[in-house]
Amino acid sequence: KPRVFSGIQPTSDSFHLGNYLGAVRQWVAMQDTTDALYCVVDQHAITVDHDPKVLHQRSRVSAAQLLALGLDPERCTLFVQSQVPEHAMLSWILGSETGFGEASRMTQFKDKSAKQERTTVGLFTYPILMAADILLYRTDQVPVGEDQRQHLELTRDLAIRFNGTYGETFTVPEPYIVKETATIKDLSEPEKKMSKSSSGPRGCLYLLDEPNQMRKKIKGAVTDSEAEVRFDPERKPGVSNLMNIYTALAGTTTEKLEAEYAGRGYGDFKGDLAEVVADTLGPIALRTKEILADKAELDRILTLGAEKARHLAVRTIAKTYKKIGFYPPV
Ligand code: AQP
Repeated sequence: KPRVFSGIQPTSDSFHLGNYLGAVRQWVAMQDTTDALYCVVDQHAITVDHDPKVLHQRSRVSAAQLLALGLDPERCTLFVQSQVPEHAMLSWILGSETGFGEASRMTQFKDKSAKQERTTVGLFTYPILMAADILLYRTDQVPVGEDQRQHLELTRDLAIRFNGTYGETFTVPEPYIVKETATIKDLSEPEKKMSKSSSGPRGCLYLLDEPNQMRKKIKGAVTDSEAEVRFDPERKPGVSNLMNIYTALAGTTTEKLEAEYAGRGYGDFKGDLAEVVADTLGPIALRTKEILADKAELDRILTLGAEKARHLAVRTIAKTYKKIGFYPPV
């Protein structure tokens, strides 16, 4: 079975629709066909402003949401990054293999640092920690949204270069990006991606929103001055984004939607999509709450996950330390 790894940051109280359709939905689907590890990457989350109590709680809520969305600890390895110290160990080594210019080209750093009052070195080296996350598990495929493609390229470059310099050590991973949902757009500014940090309150649909709030956000989504449900991402980014959301959640196609809503305008279309979204995502909040209520069980799942992950991680660290000429960890 191919090995799969992916991570998500506990940087908000709820994941949003972009996180789900761009990444987590694929995570759930890949559990049966691959050997999958999924990680709540709390070490990435401290690269921007954070509060210790809030961070800890968000890591728990993130793990609970992932379980509520369909991750099954019997079929995948779910863990919190800080419980596996090997991520930071490998990150240090990879950082010393990364050119400063190479790291400086990362567009996410440029975007995020422009928004921060105070930019940290951690935010700059974020893609290197991400490379470590992936390479630590000899990962074949990384299911992510389009915004992570550049970081994946860096990961591949680092793996290839390290293998070339020190001998075969890392598997070179491939991105796994589903075209239709690679970038879910902001509901009020459909030229931009949906994002918790740059979307306004109406542009970002959170999975833990009340069903009525979800309906309101979908019905209030910006479309265009025509009245034709037609898939054309260039000229009709708002409608096309809603169509992508619809097809992903309801398992239909854009052609079928075009036929179904021909001559009916946007009202019916948005109303139906609002119901699809509320029906499919509405129950997630309750399930998340139930999972959070059993603290001991959630902790047990995460500890077990971290142990399984660590078992693999120590082997890669042992190999890499040897290759680089370090003393082995004691
Ligand atoms: N709009 C999106 N469409 C498709 N995929 C997306 N992802 C994020 N936004 C979209 C994917 O979600 C996974 C987790 O990413 P992350 O840990 O970077 O999550 P985040 O920080 O919560 O994402 P945001 O909202 O994009 O954060 P900010 O606003 O801080 O930049 C990844 O696979 C990502 O591609």
